Amino acid sequence: MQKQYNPSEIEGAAQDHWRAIDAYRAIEHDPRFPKGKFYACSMLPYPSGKLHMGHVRNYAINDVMYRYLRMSGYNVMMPMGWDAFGLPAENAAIDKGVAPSKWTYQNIADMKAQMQPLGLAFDWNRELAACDPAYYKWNQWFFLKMLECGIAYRKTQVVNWDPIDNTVLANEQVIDGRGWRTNALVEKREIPGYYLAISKYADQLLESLKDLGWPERVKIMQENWIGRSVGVRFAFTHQIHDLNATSADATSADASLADASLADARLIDDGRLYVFTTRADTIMGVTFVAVAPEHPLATVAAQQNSQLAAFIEQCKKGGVAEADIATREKEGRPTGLSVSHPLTGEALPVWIGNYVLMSYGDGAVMGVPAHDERDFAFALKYQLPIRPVIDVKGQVYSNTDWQTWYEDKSTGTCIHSGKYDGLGYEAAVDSIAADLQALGLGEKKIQYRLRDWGISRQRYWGTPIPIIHCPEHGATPVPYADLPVRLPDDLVPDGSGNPLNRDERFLKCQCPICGKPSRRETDTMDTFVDSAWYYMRYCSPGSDNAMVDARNDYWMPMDQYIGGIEHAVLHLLYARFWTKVMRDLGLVKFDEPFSNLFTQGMLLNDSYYREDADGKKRWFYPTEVEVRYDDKGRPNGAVVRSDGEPVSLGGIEKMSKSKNNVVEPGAIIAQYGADTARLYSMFAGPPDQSAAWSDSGVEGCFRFLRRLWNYAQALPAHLRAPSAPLDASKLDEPARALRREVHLVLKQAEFDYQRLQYNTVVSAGMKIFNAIEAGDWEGPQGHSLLRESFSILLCVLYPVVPHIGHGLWTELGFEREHGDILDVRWPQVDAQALVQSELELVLQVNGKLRGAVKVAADATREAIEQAVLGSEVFAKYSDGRAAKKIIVVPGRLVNLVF
Ligand code: ANZ
Repeated sequence: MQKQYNPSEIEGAAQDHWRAIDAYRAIEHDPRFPKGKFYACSMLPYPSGKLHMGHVRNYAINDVMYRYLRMSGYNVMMPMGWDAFGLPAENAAIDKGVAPSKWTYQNIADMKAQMQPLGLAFDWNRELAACDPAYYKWNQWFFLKMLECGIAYRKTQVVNWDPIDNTVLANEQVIDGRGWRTNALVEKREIPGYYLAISKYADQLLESLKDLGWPERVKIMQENWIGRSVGVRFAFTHQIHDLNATSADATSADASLADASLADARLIDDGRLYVFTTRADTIMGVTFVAVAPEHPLATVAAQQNSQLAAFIEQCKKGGVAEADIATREKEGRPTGLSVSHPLTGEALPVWIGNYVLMSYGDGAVMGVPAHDERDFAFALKYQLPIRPVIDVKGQVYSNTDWQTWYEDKSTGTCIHSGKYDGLGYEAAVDSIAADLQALGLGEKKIQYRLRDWGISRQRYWGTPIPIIHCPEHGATPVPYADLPVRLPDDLVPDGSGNPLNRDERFLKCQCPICGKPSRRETDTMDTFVDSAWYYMRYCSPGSDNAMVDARNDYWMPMDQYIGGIEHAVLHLLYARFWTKVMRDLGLVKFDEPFSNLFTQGMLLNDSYYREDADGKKRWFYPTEVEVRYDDKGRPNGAVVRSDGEPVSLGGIEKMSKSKNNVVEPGAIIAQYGADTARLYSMFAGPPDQSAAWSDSGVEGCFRFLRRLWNYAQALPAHLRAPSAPLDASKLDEPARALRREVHLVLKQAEFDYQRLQYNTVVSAGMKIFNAIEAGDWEGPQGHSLLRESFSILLCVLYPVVPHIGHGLWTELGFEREHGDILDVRWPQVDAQALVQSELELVLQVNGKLRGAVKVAADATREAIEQAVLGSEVFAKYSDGRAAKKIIVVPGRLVNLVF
């Protein structure tokens, strides 16, 4: 009896088989795979508890790659784990009163259960969760190592404060002045914390980007983030004698652990006020100097002036992120202090400007209103002099496109600049830098925009920072032997700050130096620390005595990383930095963690909403909505099924919970099976581009698989059994044409697999199947040809739909012939099969298309002419005349001229 296509049965059987043979356990130096290792990994998911189709697409890409490469002879490793620390667990705790650890582990179990039916080739032996002490112990260990070598340090600094999550944010986590998670307006606060000196690696991070197989736009985003500027750093001098008294001595403190808040005193040391400029050629146009509100000079000036102090206070609203500051309305106050111009000695007023960033350069700028847009706006507002010193094609500062002017440094020459008059940009900068250097006041400098990475978070659910605060010895590292510092996993945050601050069990400890009662640090690490190196830990599962072991040297660097473009800066930059520090500490031998990066596109779906009286949108699930069509079949509005009332179309949007347009993989799998879910998520479009969800598309994928299954079931018994080897020379013309088609498509599929274009791989499978369906399989060669074509078809489709692939492979007896499809070698394209024995040439009469002739592929000109003169077309159009001319375009057409 013919078996129905029953996905759950077929998929269950395939998965039982894979489980029984532990199919996906990756072993270092596995001799079965001649091509060596291939490490393919999807970005670590946050265990939210719910798998969505975006995950499915991401993991399906990874899985298709896994299966194709394994068939190609690679020892492929594909791990999975959990980004298990972080705020959502704490927020859920506040909402539901359940401990974050419980919530997290429950979610992990749920998500794993949702992943399981998809048949993904994960090596679960390598699974890790960032909240496992066996993992985060090594965050702490490495932090202490970084502290030893000065990469990690403690300082008090103005930071971005998220007032909703009550925590510090890194600059990277502030987007348009708002917290990346909460969207709350970020504030400035001055608090102590731990920093990692990523800025020391700025040049290397920039340099080694070049050789990476990453999307160009991700490289550009990183380049911009690192932000290399070549310019001049120099000092204005001042005589504010009482300043020296306030610049406390920070040099004697211990290098890494000293509270470095006062180290900025260097900025006003020796009566010097330093600035960084990329336009030293405009130095003669300086009419004021502006410092950041947090600049020590501003603090000093405010001590005697309450209005200034109030202004500085007001500037604290809003984040310290640059993009935010750039768009802010320019505001400032004069400090009443003045400095002298280093080259002319002219006295210049010092202002506090809200557009000056404390965290960039020296936190101060030379104000050149004639040539800088921000200085210009500032000078106009406060009526400061504007002095043009660059002649740009005869124009001065007004009515000018500032951006072009600023960027096009090559066109201008110095004017009103004394000895520098007539010099172009480079010559002027060189000459001015040399003069400043001769005075001992400055030099050329490369400045990076990249800031050190602040990793302290005032939150509970993260890796404890392994520091002990002793009343006598201050901040003291926890001894290595005492690691891990365990996070109590039974606390339930209630929204009133970090519960670690109230947990005496955790807090109480002894100073490792003097044994006196001390307190533990309660800040925890940014969760980007966890994701900075988890992919290496996958390579050394269970390694108790080392962060990573020799197995890491085998698998790393990763051959293919797969994830979302949203990680272009944060995670990917931190991971690269972390790797370089590991290299410098002798833990790894490579420079870069991810040789190739693939950023998958998003899944989109229709969205529908109704607006209530106060303009609030309520979103409906697409399944709740019925779309109406006009008589031409065009969509014409939509109604909610339950009440028949209209809803508005919100457009095709990224699947998101907030718009209720998420498709749950569980429902798709229950209805159609995992192979359909996988097939659709690959077929929907090129994996690197976004693709729209379509119910009818899913349905179509299911029907294709069912057709394939039914066709195989209906094959007569003798065709389901192994055949004699194919003798291609014995094939007749239609059979040869079919084989040619199959091998051509195979060749294309191979190419597409290699460039990760999995949507066209699916169409290749469909084409082969169509050819097979149209074929005639009589006779012994027919049998052999069907077997060859069908095995190629299954191999082409198997990486995408492994369950049905495995099922049919086994059932049609291919397994007995060639072994398990999991490890079957990718089918070879037979070059002979591609050779065309016959060609069809277009036949024209006096340039008009009249028909076609078939000739042997290697026919001579004479043979082609013979064929044409013997053709029906010739008989019909010649009227008994001889052709004046026969034009042959080889391989394409023949034109008869009468
Ligand atoms: C004078 C000048 C004249 C400037 C001119 C520009 C144009 P990039 O290229 O992004 O590195 N700057 C320096 N430190 C700053 C700070 N802490 N906050 C805000 N702005 C700062 O930009 C360097 C330029 O940004 C510097 O060159 C400085 O303004 C400003 F026609 O100096 B320039």
